[in-house]
Amino acid sequence: MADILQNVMDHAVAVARKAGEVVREALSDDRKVMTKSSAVDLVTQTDQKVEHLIIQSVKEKFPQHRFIGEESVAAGEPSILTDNPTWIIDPIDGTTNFVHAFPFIAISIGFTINKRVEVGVVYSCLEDKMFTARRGRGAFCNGEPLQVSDQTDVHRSIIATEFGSNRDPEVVDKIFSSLRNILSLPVHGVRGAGTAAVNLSLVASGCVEAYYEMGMHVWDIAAGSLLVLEAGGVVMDVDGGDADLMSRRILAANNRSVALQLVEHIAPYRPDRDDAPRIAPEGPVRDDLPPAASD
Ligand code: LIP
Repeated sequence: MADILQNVMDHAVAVARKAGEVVREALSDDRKVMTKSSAVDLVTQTDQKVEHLIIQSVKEKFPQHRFIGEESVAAGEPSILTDNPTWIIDPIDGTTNFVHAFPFIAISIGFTINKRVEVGVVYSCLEDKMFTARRGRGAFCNGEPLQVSDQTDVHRSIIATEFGSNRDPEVVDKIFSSLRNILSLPVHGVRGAGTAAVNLSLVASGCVEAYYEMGMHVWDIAAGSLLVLEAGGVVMDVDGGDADLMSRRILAANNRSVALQLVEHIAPYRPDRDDAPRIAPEGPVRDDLPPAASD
């Protein structure tokens, strides 16, 4: 088992680095934008290309392994986590950032066995920071060990969160309600990098004390959640219950005390789970094609 996990880690790091090169090069090209679940849930051909590159490369080396990839799921592949060895891939976490050249973009690769994340790799490719974690073996950035912040008082903390891509008025109200409660505690600040994976790496690095979000997906958080745990932090549901990778809800913090102080102030809502039965998705809507010729 130990050797398999080391091979997985080595391969994940190598392919994430290669993916990062593709993303950096694509930043100088014209980026064609498509939409998925909403008008602000963006995807580009680079997301699809990078996911293909990662999956092909992993399939060659580990033909028995399974995948949950953001763009494969958008194209109709199932998103069911089983006990089998599974690679959970976000080819570009921070696609909106990528579209706007906002400088935080990550390749996120988690690897699970028995539904538990064993390896996590987050490559923040514009910063050239390679975050890695193996269960029980610590978390690292470019080889240097990571440690969460030792702050125990939420009032002296920075909290990271995101606005997501759901603009339903009830959801937006909940987001602002949480934000208002947390800002008024008060806390030192609220931040968001525009990528869940980078937010989690910031918790693991001790730069922010906590990150919470509802509505992101398993591929956004699988790898980063292991970084936080292995850097000494905690990961749970936004209501303080057990973390559930497929629930689309996460609260990650430097310690339980800070997490529980936040739980009281987060207005929770329950997005559809990643493993909920789905009507066949339509796939991304392309706005880069000329109108079809009528004959
Ligand atoms: C995004 C996240 C972001 C979150 C969005 C979305 P994508 O991932 O990382 O933090 O707020 O809902 O899931 O779509 O850029 O891979």
